[in-house]
Amino acid sequence: MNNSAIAAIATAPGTAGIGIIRISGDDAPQIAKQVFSKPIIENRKMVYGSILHGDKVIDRGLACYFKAPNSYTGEDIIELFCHGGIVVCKMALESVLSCGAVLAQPGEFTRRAFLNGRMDLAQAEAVGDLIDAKTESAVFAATNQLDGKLSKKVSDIRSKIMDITAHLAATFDFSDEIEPILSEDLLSVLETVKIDIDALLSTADDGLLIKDGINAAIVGAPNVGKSSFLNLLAGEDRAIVTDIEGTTRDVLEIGVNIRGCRLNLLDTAGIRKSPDVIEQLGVERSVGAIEKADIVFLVVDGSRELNALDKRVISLIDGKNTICIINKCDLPKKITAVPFENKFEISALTGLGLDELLSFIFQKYSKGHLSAKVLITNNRHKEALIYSKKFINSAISSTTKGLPADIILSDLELSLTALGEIDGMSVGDEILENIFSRFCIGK
Ligand SMILES: Nc1nc2c(ncn2[C@@H]2O[C@H](COP(=O)(O)OP(=O)(O)OP(=O)(O)O)[C@@H](O)[C@H]2O)c(=O)[nH]1
Ligand SMILES: [Mg+2]
Repeated sequence: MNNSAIAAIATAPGTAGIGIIRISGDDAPQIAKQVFSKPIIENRKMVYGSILHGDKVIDRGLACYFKAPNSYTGEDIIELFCHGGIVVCKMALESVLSCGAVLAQPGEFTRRAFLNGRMDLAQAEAVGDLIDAKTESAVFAATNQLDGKLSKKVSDIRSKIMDITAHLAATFDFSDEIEPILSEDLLSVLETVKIDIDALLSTADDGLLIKDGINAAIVGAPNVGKSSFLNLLAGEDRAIVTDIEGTTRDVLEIGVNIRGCRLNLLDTAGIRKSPDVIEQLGVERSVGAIEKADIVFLVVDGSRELNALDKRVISLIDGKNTICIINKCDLPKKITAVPFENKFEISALTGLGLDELLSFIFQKYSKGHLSAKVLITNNRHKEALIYSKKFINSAISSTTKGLPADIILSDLELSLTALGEIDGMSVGDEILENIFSRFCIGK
């Protein structure tokens, strides 16, 4: 592995109180000697000095040395703390690069941490999840994973499979000396493994909702107040509202936090047949948004009876998890029954009825109570578990049929490989590239 120095600005781009330049690699201390006026020798100790750009001082700040192998990347790391101006940070970085460091790729520090065995792949992904977390629940889920709780579950499952693999392989290779494993014993272990995998998989729905948020499409006939409802939830005027039917023509997506629940709201075009080509394209997108949605807010106008357009929308959302918003409840009520269990009378104009709706969303979708649990928050992990289970099922069926040990063994191997994709025990370069390229530079 290449341990030559990489460097990047580790703090967010923009102006701030401080900015941190991170350098990692064998030659990091050597580079620091040239860009910092004071010796930085002691491990994990801040030193005050000047940051140099050639022979000129550009800032005064701190430097800290994290000595290999007990650093984030497992390599020698120097962090320079300068003032957080865009130009001063850029100049400090330039200075470091001119002394021999190479600009780090996105996620390269964490990638090195993984390759140097400082963390496994699930933990490395948790670093990215923690940075991207949009709610407190997402923070807890990421922290649990970063602490290695998911990896521990995976390695427990792996140990069980490895034990029987080792035993089966031994009976296969040294059939005269080792007692063959009884098929009932084998089946019982395989069944436990399956239960363990299922237990993890059963957390994926909650986990994915926590991490990615709930995709909630706001749909309805034209002019019922969909965009007004989006603005009410967002707490600001994000979508254009007019009394002209067909105002919204495209899908507008915004994320909002509702008492700790992350909702990705999609405001859509009112569904109707329109001769206007642009509006009709918008309507097609509305239908696409319904398909993609985890939940649908069906908005209807409570100041009139349901009409044919409302009924058409209702037929389009058939089977979807729906919350019916009976809007315009500040006006005299004309609407009678709506065919939905979850319905709330609100006024997007005045905010009337909003609290009740928010409490319902919180009760139904808040996952705060799961903060201590290990959750699958990542589709990649979910798929790996599904694969792993598929091969366990196949091993169960081969055992039941009394097929030879080598067939069972090959299923177990494949099951292990799938598990290894979660914590990186067996993972290809392409997957690594895909994971780390989504990180920010400097992480
Ligand atoms: N009285 C009253 N008027 C409302 C309420 N909500 C929305 N309106 C009005 O209804 C009209 C349509 O509102 P929009 O939010 O643009 O409706 P929409 O469903 O997004 O309409 P399209 O994008 O055209 O499909 C506007 O004149 C709003 O001010 C409400 O709760 N009460
Ligand atoms: Mg609209």
